[in-house]
Amino acid sequence: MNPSEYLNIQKEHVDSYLDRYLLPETVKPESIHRAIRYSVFSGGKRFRAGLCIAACETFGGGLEHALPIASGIELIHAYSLIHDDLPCMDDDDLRRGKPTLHRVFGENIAVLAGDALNALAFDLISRAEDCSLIRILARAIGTEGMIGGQVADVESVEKVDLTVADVEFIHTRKTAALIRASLEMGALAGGAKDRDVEMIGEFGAYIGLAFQVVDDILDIESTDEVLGKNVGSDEDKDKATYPKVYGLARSKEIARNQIGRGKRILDRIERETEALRGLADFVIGRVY
Ligand code: GRG
Repeated sequence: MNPSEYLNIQKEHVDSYLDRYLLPETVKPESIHRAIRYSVFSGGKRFRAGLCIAACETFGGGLEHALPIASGIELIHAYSLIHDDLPCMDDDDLRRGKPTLHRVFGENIAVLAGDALNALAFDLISRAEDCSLIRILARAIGTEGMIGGQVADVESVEKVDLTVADVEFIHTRKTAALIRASLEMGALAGGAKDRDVEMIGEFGAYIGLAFQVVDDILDIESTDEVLGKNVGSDEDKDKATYPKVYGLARSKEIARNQIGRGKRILDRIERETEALRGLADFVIGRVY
């Protein structure tokens, strides 16, 4: 099975789980439940959920162990996208080919929908027996992780002497931290031993960085139609990206090298890692 087919299958599982979990739009206050569903079911790839499920299954866990966690991770991801698009952040109009949440529901509801998704995600993750999953997620999205990366990203815009280290700092936190945590949490839910969780986390750090480097490249080389968002916005906003500090050709090489390093970590795991390898290749091959 190719990685896109694999992701589409996992996406169906996750979407159906979330459809049952999230409150219907008819529940008061209707606006927040409509907004949450608008954001969650707007067509994401479910890459982080796919990683979580693949990691869980790699270590012998079943889909039923992975699904609440994979779904919770996608709620965190949805929350980060809503807040990232806000006028006080990137001020974007388009996401996944549709108007951004605040353009449809207003800024106040968008902020609250993001906050609600954060709370709901922890409700789902708390269904895992092992409470260390909650700690992994909280750290991955806090000031040492996603939020820390976002702060550095926002502040980098005014930086005149942006360095390679600055961009690496942003990317490893803003994007790679959640990707890494998705794998670690999936592995733990599948019953992996500490050493394997550590290795899967290292794999996640490599492919997570590559994911954001490819995101930077697509923002230059793709189109609005294919990407579902406004391309060229990084350059317009003078954002800290790999192509900005390394150029396009070297950025592509770096992304490929990261994937190669990640796969070499998988060689050391004494399990069938085909699904994880496929998802690593997906990072490089993806067009949106
Ligand atoms: C929610 C913890 C938290 C923090 C808010 C706004 C913010 C702070 C962080 C922004 C993080 C962010 C949006 C990083 C970009 C990551 C990225 C490459 C997103 C696109 O991911 P895809 O391609 O999207 O997987 P789809 O649409 O497929 O789900």
